[in-house]
Amino acid sequence: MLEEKKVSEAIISRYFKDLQNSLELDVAIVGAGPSGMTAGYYLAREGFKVALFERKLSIGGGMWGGGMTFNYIVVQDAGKEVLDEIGIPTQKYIDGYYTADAVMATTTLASKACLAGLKVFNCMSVEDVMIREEQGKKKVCGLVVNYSPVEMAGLHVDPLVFETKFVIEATGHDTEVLKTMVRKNDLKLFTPSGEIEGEKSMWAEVAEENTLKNTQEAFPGIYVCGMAANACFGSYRMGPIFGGMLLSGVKVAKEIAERLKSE
Ligand code: 48F
Repeated sequence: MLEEKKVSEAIISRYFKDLQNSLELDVAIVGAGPSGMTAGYYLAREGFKVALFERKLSIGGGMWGGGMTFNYIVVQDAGKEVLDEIGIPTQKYIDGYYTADAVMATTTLASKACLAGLKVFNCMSVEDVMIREEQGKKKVCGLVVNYSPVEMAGLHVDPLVFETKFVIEATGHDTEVLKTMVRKNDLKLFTPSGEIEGEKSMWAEVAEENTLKNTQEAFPGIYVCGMAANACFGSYRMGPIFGGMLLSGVKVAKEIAERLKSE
């Protein structure tokens, strides 16, 4: 006998257990693009309590579409090593350039991250952060999250809050979380101007290198990775070459893991 009520009960009990279990996190990631999911994979693999909040119903951000919806991604040697480690097949195109099927890359990365223990909350929009001051020092210590359909419908419904030791801002080109943070609070980021420097036009070679350099803490408690790192610290865009995104996810996970272990 199949009882519809039991189906509903199973979903509700499982989902709200996960949600409740995520009220206190080691790391909260915003954005399920390649950089955020890679960070989630490596942090979860190390056993940290990590959840990822993604506005859309689908995860993967800009990785599904390759270039112009032609769904292949391109990586260089260092990016290929990350894909190899995750178990995503690549094909050599010419020396130094490898391709991967964008759908296979996205689904494999997502699957590996979830199997490693990353909890993904899709259809959730991060609308703000929580900041606390201790001994005169401000620190980001939580995410303010709403249900995406509430946001889309413009309903006046208050959000809920998830406490976390670290936030990873992986919202891509828009740096949405940081933008809100800077707009609402009198604070200076760790950027040259103290503000969000802004993304520049296309220059793939420099952008790929800078993505890694710019992957760092932008304000106490909040790290930037992926395109958000370049937008925050002011560098170029790079188009459908994804090595920098993956390496940025690896770097941010490593730095936060070291801090979590030492604290
Ligand atoms: O843009 P996105 O794929 O970020 P990324 O990891 O990768 C960039 C590349 O896709 C590409 C590129 C590569 O060379 O330039 O653009 O930096 O994924 C960002 C994700 O964040 C979600 C958004 O829906 C997307 O899936 N997102 C954005 N704002 C919010 C959010 C928000 N406020 N709350 C939750 N999710």
